[in-house]
Amino acid sequence: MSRVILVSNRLPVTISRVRSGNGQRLNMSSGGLVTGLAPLHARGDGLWVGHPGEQPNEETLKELEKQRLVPVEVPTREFRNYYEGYSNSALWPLFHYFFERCEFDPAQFEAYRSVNERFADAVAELAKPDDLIWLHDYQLMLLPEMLRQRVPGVRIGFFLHIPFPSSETFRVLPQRTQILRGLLGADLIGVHTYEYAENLQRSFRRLLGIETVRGQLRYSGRNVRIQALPIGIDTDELREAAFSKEADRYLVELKRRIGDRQVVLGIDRLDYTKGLPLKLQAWRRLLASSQRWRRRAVLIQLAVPSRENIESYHQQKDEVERLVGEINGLYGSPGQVPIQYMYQSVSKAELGALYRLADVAFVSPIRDGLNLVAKEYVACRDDGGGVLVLSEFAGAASELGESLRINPWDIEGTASQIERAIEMDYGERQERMRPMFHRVVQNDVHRWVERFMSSLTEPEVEEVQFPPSLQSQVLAETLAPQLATAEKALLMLDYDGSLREFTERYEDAVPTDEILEILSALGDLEGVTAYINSGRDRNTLTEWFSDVPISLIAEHGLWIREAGDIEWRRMGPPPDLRWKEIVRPVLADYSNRTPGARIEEKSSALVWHYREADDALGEWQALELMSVLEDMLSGSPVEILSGARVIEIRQQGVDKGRAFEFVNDSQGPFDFILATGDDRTDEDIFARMPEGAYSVKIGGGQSAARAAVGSPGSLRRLLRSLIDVRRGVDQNGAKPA
Ligand code: GDG
Repeated sequence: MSRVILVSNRLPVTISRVRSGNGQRLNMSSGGLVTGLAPLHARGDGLWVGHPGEQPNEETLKELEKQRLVPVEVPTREFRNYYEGYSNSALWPLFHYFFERCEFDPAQFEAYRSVNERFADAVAELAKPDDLIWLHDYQLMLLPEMLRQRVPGVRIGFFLHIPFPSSETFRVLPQRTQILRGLLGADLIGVHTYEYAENLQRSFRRLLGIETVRGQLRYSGRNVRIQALPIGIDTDELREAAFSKEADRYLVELKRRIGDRQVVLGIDRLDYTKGLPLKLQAWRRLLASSQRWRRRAVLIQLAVPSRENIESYHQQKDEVERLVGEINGLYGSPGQVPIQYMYQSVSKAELGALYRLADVAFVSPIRDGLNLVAKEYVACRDDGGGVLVLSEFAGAASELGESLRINPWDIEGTASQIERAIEMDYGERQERMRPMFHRVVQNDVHRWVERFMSSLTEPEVEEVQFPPSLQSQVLAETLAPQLATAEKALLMLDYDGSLREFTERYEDAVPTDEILEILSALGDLEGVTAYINSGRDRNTLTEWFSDVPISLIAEHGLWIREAGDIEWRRMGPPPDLRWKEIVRPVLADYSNRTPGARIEEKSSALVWHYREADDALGEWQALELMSVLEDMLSGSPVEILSGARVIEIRQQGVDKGRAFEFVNDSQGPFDFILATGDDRTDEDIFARMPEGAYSVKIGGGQSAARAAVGSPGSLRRLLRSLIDVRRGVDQNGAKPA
């Protein structure tokens, strides 16, 4: 197995000073990332690179080396600007949708960039070509690209532990393109949920114009994958601590002190994203409305100190403590308060005892990448007791569907869910908890590491396809013998961008004499059926091609007209076109705002053309329009396609591929098939071609086609060669064996 180099902002140990003298001590840090990755680090011969917190002395350095931990040195001021600055005053609040707390200071970004460089230098110095490098979290988002430049061939994975916000939110970030390009240095980008993966892909599309196909994209000649891989917890280690003798002792003592009151438990880092003030307000609402729970329930809230050098964290602490005081003042009685609040961290055994004690876990972040506390509570409740109340804004909500969901902003609703949880009977508790328990145990942190690593090491499984680009002559030599011997051949030809070069104005792309000649010649060949399969409307195709003996398919497969016929026939049932009324004004609006853009109306589609618009503006508006339409039309029976400077919104189930199949089924079997095309709509044909058939993409880029040629000119040359070959056969009468 390859060596793994883990890289995170902080090393998994904390250096603390020994009280007497200058000595130092190393303690394992707590927190999700460390518990997740420590077993992976312990198992192999890999390294862990990160900031050590304190400057290590010589003895500590030796100890770090022994543990294969590599400290990255950063001057204090620079570290502050990178960590408390850009990481925690720009990225952290923005990615959690706290705009008002964001500070975008260019000097802090500069420090962020510079620290990422330092990490890149440190890792590059250690890395060997067959190492696997796994980078972690929002503090190091420029690092993938920096490392890729230094160690080009190495495998790089990146995992984001916090949410990736909607593209609307992300685009607020002044350094958004640098950050996105930074990430693209990785081979695999992991996030906790499908929603974050979708958000990230949409940002790539909108801000960089990079399309993703089934979670993959192509960048600088490499494939990059984006995957939802929610982190798990170390259930064995947690349960060992939670069910230890020490934890039993705590539990007995806690029970003695709490008596028969119902325990509602909150465990959060003291961070504004965790929503503590809203949680306390919901608790106050419950107490205000119910005399009963003032005496018979208690909220134990552990607030773990965090980022104490940042001002907004102080304010949060003040606000939380004021609310706790206020509520206890209002609803407490001698010897009994409705909130037991602690601002400290506790040992793992104490934590485990609290999970076992709690009748209800109250996890109510305003935004949270995942939230490990929710999973930890579930993992301690194989007794089937306990109720998890969980914010719908925690990534974990997508895995823990049997929890009682809350919207933490809805104080009334949250209070009533808490009451429902406290009152829930044992049967229902069990019914809800059991499946969650099994899910959490099965998908533990070891599984997570395995899944990430196997995705990182098997990137070729779903390789995005790029057909080999061939000279038309080479391709003609391959195809000629087969066409020459075919009894019955089918040619399915796209028009715009394939047979004919694009023109500035859409309507100017009339067929040239050369094209008409090629089509006439094709139509006259014995045993060859030739179609133009185009997205254009019937009228245009009728006008352009009535004089040549060729069959036509219009509007991506909606209409068909055989050579020699006058009437068009519709394929499939009449479409439901009500969506057009919604889409038309939106397209009109974007056309107004984009000089040069136009709308084309087809019987089953609307098309927004922006070939004539300014390059950059057109591209920008198109990306925005795509995402507006995707949101607006989700669930409608339509497809939105982006082609060569067009966006087409069309009836679902009508596509060029189906039209091809119709022809193949009704007129086949053919013993030679060739289809050609240049854009996304032609991929529908390529995807449905039977074995042995040929498909040729015109132009570069990703495609399911078997081969590619560079331009419409090359395609015309190819067709002329094929016509000559076939004509030769016709004239000679007998077909060569
Ligand atoms: C980030 C993302 C994502 C808490 N208090 C004590 C203690 N803890 C442990 C908990 C849990 C961890 O700290 C907290 O993890 P969370 O997931 O709840 O939150 P963040 O720290 O914000 O973590 C988050 C996570 O990364 C992993 O990807 O889930 O969304 O924000 O494990 O048990 N541990 C001990 N004493 C305490 O007092 N020993």
